[in-house]
Order: sequence, then structure tokens, then C-alpha cells
Amino acid sequence: MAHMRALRTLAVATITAATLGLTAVPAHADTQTKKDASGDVVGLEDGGGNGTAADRRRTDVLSLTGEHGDGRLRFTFTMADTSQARGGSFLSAQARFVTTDGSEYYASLERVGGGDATTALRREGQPVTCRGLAGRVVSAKDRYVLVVPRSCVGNPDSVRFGGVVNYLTPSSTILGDDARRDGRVGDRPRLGTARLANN
Ligand SMILES: [Ca+2]
Repeated sequence: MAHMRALRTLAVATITAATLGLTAVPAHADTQTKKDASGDVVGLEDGGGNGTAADRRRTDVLSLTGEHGDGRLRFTFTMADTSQARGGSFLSAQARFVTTDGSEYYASLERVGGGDATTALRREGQPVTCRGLAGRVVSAKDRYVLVVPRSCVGNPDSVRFGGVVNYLTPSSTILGDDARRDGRVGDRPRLGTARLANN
């Protein structure tokens, strides 16, 4: 019987290896896209106004896509408009995600007056040094893209994610749009319920 068990173990191991071999070849990232309503940008200060139509378009998230695989997390905000007013305007696109062990992270892209994007990563509110963290503006597609190496966030099995865009206009109006809420912004971006697994 011991021999049979050994054979069975070997067979299972072989089948598992073959299955892994088959599935590992076309490596792909687990992807989820959350579409968000158009025109649901809100003013964030009492009596602070709702900005101009152009201001609201620059804040309006149309969808947020999360991808998890190939050694990184990638968050793509598709916007109504990624142009920005010159001068004192300030925009931030923040992806919030919670890893399998419950740690909360924010990856953020920030941009002043339509200039180059800068990025930051925080864990439980504290800055995290992360080599390979990247943020870019894809103007041709009106997208903000954030790339976070998995190694910077503890190589999680899966994450839940959400995101928000905030815009401070040159006239000091503060606007916001949560990718998972219509016409409302909470204290923190709402997370999705489905897990984005690593592949
Ligand atoms: Ca929106």
C-alpha cells in the first residue's frame, strides 16, 4: 500500500506540475474595471462651490481599473479630461488598497498646474520608500496610471481597491470624485468587494 501511495503522490505531483506549466505560460494580470458615473463630481467644502464645467471634467473619473500580476499592481484612472489649468491648480489621483493581511495603502499621483506627475506610497499613513513606484499622465487617452511593485507592499495574494481624484482649482475650489460612489465622497475611497488576486 505504501508503494501505491507513493505512486499516487508522484502522479498528483506530476499532474500538478503539468497543470502549472500549462497555466503559467500565458501569464496575465487579474483585472477589474469599475465604471463610474459621468458628471458626478462634488464640491468638498460647504459654500465652496462646484467649480466650472472645465474644473469638473478635470476631476471626473469615468472608470478605475486595477491589475495585479507580473510583479506589480497597476491602477488606471480614465478621466473625462486630464488637461489642467495653469498656475496654482493641484490634482491628486489616489488609489487605496487593502492587502490580504489587512494593511492599508495609498498610492498617489500628484500634479501641479498640469506639470509632471510625482508619486508617493503610504502604508497605514506612513511614507513607504518604493523603488519602481511610478505614475504617469497619458494625455492622449485622458488617463492617470500608477504602478506599484508588489515587493513594496508585502507581495500580497490579493487586494481590494478603490480610488478618488481631488482637484484644487486656481480659484481655490476643492472638488472630488470617488470611483465607487456617485455624487458623494467619503472620508476614504470606497473599496470594491471583489479581490484582485495575483496571477
Ligand atoms: Ca465620475
